[in-house]
Amino acid sequence: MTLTSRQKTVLEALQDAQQNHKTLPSFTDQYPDFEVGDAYGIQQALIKSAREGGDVRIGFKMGLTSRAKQESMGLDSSVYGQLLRSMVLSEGDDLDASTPVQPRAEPEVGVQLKASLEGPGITGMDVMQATAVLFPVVEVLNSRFEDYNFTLPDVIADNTSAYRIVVGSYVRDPGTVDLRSMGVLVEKNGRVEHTGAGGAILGNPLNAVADLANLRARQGREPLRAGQIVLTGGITDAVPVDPGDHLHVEFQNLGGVSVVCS
Ligand code: OOG
Ligand code: MG
Repeated sequence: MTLTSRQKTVLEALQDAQQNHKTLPSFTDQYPDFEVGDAYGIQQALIKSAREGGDVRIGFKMGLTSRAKQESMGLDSSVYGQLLRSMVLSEGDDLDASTPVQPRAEPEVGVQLKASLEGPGITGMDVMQATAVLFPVVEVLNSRFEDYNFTLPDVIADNTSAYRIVVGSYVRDPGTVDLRSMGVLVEKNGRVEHTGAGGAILGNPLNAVADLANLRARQGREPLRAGQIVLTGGITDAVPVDPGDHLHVEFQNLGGVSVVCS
């Protein structure tokens, strides 16, 4: 796909902000007709350039799938981004919270697929059957937009603020956890900052994977494949993290994830 000159300008500004740890004002202020479709084209180009540089795409992340997240960001539609191998940290690894300009962490359910999911018409039940394992994740965002002030096209072009994902060490069979009523506790430095339940994600986090498969089909993009992982979106609002912070997220029946920020 070839980019328009405006898409190229936005792409270069985002890459510069990412590499040089800067923030940007919303593009919609400069380009009032900047649309979601243009933005996914920019996101695709960002990922292509990362892959050409040797990175590997490992899956996708859904965003703005809970009311808590939509209200906090002032947006009313879900979005997706793409996950690269260089973003993945394991539990116990230090999270560098001093290089990114404005890191924030949020609790998510991760899914790894064992079969492809090709929309349209994919349901949560199809996702259940195509799921190899579920695992707990702390997603660490770092929006390239100042103070997380962005519109839908902005955040989509910015690969939905993706920075790092910290993957917990437990995995579970999809049939063994009731994701809807699964409680979640987010603690920072020993204090509970947020509480939530899996049902905050579209009634069940698996529905976010179905939405992704169907949206990809509407966009005419390739389907989800076996082996890919999908993050289903922040269950609670995100918490800002600073060097020295200790974060712990507990997912009922799905284990916990601890993150030490340096
Ligand atoms: C946009 C990304 C949203 C989620 O899980 O809702 C997201 C943002 O909040 O910066 O990852
Ligand atoms: Mg997220």
